Amino acid sequence: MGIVNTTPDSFSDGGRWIDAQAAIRHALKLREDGADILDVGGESTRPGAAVVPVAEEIRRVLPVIEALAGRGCVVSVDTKKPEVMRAALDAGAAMVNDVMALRVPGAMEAVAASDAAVCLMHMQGEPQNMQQAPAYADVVQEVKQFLHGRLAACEAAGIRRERLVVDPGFGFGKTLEHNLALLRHLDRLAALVAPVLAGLSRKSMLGALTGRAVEEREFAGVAAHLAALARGARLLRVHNVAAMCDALAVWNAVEEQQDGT
Ligand code: 9MG
Repeated sequence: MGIVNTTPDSFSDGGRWIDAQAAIRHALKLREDGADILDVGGESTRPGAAVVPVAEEIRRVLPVIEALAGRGCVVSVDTKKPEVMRAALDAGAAMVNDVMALRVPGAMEAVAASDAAVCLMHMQGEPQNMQQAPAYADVVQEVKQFLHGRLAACEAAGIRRERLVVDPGFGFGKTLEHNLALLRHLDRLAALVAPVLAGLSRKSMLGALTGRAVEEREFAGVAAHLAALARGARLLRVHNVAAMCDALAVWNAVEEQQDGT
C-alpha cells in the first residue's frame, strides 16, 4: 500500500489544481513502483495535527481518488469521517483506511452501505493527545481485544469478515516499548483471522532507534516492515514503494522455494 498525501504542504504551495495533479502523479509513480493499493489521505494523523473540516478534506481527496480510480487503480481512502468515506466510495474508492476503526458515529453505516474493504486500526486517545501519556497493562493483549471487538462490531453491522483488515496502529498512543512489543508479537494479532496491515514508514519509533530524521528512515522502515512480514503482516503501508518491493523480491525468493529445499 503506497501512501498518497493530499495535504497542501505535501507537494507544493502552488495552488489547488497543482496539489491535486502532483498527488496524482506521485500516486501513479507509486503504482509503477509496485503498489497494489494507493492510500489517499487529506488530513494528517501525526501527533498534534490540526483537524481539517469535512468539506476541505473532501475537496482535497476527491479529484485524486476520481483520477486514480478512473485509471484502474485500487484506491483506499484514509479518513475517519463518514461524509468523506461516502464521497470517496462514490468516487470509486475500494477500501476505507480508518485510524478510528469506524468508531465515529455514522462511519460503520457508511462502510456497511458499500461493498468496500476496511482497515480497522487501534489508537489510544486522539491524534491531538495520543502521545501525551500512553499506558497499558498488557499492550499486545489490549490491542488484540480492541481489534477483536471491532471485528465483531463490523460483522454485526453486516460487514463480512472477508472485507476486514486489522492494524495495531504503530505510533498511535504508544511508547517505543509498546511499539516494539506489538511488532515482536504481531503473530498474536495475525491469529485474529483477518489480514494484518503494518504501517511503520518514517515513524518516530524508527527515529528513536536510529537517531535519524524523518527523511532518513528508509532503511529502518524496510527492516521494520520485514520484521512485521515475518510475523504475519500481509499489507505494508509505506512511502517508499520501490525500496519495499526490492526487499520483498529478495524475501519472496528466499521464502518461496519451488523445490522445497
Ligand atoms: C493514516 N495512517 C498513518 N499511519 C497509519 C498506520 O500505521 N496504519 C494505518 N492503517 N493508517 C495509518
